[in-house]
Amino acid sequence: MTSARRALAQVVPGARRVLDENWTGSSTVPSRGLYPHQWSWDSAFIAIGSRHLSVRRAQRELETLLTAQWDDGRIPHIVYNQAVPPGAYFPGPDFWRPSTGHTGAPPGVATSGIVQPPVHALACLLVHRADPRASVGSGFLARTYPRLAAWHRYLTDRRDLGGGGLVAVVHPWEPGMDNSPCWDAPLARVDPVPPETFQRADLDHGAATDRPTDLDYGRYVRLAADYRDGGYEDRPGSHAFTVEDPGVNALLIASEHALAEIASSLGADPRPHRARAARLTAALLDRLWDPAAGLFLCRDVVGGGLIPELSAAGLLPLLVPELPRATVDALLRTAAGEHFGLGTSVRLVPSYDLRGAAFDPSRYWRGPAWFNVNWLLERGLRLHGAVGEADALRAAALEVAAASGFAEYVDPYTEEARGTRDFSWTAALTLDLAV
Ligand code: 9YW
Repeated sequence: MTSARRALAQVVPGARRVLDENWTGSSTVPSRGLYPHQWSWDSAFIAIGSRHLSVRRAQRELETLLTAQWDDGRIPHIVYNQAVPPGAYFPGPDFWRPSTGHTGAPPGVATSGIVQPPVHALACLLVHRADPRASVGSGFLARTYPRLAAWHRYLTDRRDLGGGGLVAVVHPWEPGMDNSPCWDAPLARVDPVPPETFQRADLDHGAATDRPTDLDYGRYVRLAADYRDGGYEDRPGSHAFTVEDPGVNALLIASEHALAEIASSLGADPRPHRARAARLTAALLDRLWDPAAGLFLCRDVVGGGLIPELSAAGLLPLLVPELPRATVDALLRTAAGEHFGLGTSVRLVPSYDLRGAAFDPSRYWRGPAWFNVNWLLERGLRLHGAVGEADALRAAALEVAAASGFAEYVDPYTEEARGTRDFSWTAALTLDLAV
């Protein structure tokens, strides 16, 4: 058997086992030990994979998350399982409650107050496509469409904090890449809370060398507490950390296109979604494209200007269908070049610049390769006709996922497992690539 066939034979049963073990009955935890609640973009990725096991379960995954949507349209980044002891994960549900005791979450549901990247409409569309009759017949699509539309409205109307037509994030947890070196400069302005004022739970499950530092956490806590104490208001100029991230915005554009397709399937008008996607695409090119780097960069809205750090988030606009051909070609060159080494020095794209001063092959979002990023890139490569590159990436992802025990992330050079194992989105997305 070739190694590719062996990987395929191992991935499907292995992924099924991970997803079954991490399923709680209404959603899937990212990992039993480290992340014992429901996470927003994890659930979107998980549903994309679990639709191959059970369409009903994938629908349930997404609907459990959408039921926790706040009255302003935001989808919180964590939905807490209230049966889990509060100290099992930091920050726990109490952390996010403002002095009034009320968040915008529906009664009886405990959530965080920040958001994660909007992959949900894309996930709903893919779950729908897995069994269109069941999805229309059960009302899945009709129930999810208005919630997804409200979510996108929240992002475009309330989070255009830079005023240039893009969505801004107000916490490094929001783009999902917590300790990316892109946040180092904007975070340096944030006064950390003292380490003795909070108790991390992540180090009970993960190696300290694979995780963010205490100083990072001190700043994360300060930003989240300030947002909470300000009543989760999204006023321009009121956040110490405000960044426009190309990954978040590219995912919103891809999801807005998905929403157009969902609208069409329901007999609704897709044109407002296409128009919004076109406006976002123009703003993305205008505000975040850096021709010299051949990459999209993050914009520091508070400090002003583009952040000169090269992150894999800058390659994710390959998911945007209407990207100009010259921009696509430049991104393909950057992906294969010395900074990301795809297909030359590494098989899976690293989260951060291989040549960057802050590169660390083990530490979380500062270098390791993550499977969600690689799945998104594989999709983007295919979308723009880079079939050979997409095929190679797919084969590598399958092989490394199986060999690493469905690791959370891997060293991009050695492909050794890092972080937690039996990680749900690694299982789900490699299952999606395998079938
Ligand atoms: C944490 C759950 C989440 C992901 C994020 C990832 C990590 C939480 O885990 O953040 O405690 O560090 O950075 O993208 O959604 O898998």
